[in-house]
Amino acid sequence: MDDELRQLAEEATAAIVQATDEKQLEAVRVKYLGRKGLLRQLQQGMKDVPAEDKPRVGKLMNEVSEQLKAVFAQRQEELAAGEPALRVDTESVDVTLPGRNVRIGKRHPLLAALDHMIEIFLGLGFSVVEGPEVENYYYSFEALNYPDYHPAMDEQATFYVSDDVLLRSQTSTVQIRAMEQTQPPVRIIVPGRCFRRDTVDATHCHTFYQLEGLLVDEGVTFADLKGTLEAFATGMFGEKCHMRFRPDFFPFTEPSAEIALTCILCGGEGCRVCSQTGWVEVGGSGMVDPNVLEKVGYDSERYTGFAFGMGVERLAMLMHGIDDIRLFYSGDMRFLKQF
Ligand code: 2NL
Repeated sequence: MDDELRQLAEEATAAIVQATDEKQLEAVRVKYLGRKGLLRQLQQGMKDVPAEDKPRVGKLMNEVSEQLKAVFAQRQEELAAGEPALRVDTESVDVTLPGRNVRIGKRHPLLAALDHMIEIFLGLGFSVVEGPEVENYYYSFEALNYPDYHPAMDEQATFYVSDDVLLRSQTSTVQIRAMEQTQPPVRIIVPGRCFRRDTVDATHCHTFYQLEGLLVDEGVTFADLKGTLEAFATGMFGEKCHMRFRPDFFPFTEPSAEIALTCILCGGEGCRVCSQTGWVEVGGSGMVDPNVLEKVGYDSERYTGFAFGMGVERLAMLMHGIDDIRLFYSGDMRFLKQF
């Protein structure tokens, strides 16, 4: 009996200590200490122990029982707190490890290009004005001398919130609002997000950035427009960058001119980005139509003005040699990390 008890104590102790989770420990408890467990079976054998040995064997049995219960309780506590070796692994700090790199964000290439453009116009004496992206039909088209709901007007096919409310397709809307609020001289630029119902491809996106400019005063001429945009081209890309003006049409300017800049990627030799022409079209411009001036209450006999609009994506693509506008809106870190 003594040997059996000692062996049971040894086995049970080992099993308790080796239990690695609470479920295993409970199984061990049931096997050795449970109501039908091995210890209880030995206790039932007491009746066959000779009377003179009973006190000693009984005492030993109690000792084994108490000891196993104590070992069990200790293991239970250990498992609840987590394995000591595991806790050293997970809770200690290795102060000799090299520090983790902190990722520092930076400006998106599109907004960096826009900031660059704004800096140049600030230097030329323009001030920045901003306005709403959701606009009324009046400011989007009517005030800009568009024929009323003309079905041939691509720009009018944009995103409508209701019959009269839409997402602006150019930032001219803000310039109209600015003119309504002040008398000439006006010398402003309006950077901002615009929207068009365009099918997305390598050069078109339904959401894009534009920078428009407007200058109205007495005696403003087409030569002032050309000089201003040439100064911009030089400021943006250096002395080697030239500007090309070609006749164009906009409802809100007369005469109007398309603006193209020397392709700075190939120096005008011809490449992929400029479709082998040496020039990249970046926007449009012209003398503000007298109808537009009259609509905001300006005397078109006294005042003249010029205006222009440029695509920010176009300029950023030219700056960095990017051939797909969609990359700006991809959120792809492999692309963004290059700037
Ligand atoms: C383009 C062409 C242009 C304007 C925008 C303008 C604004 C007012 C009056 C007259 Cl309030 N004109 N803006 C003029 C000519 C062209 O943008 O291709 N933009 C990307």
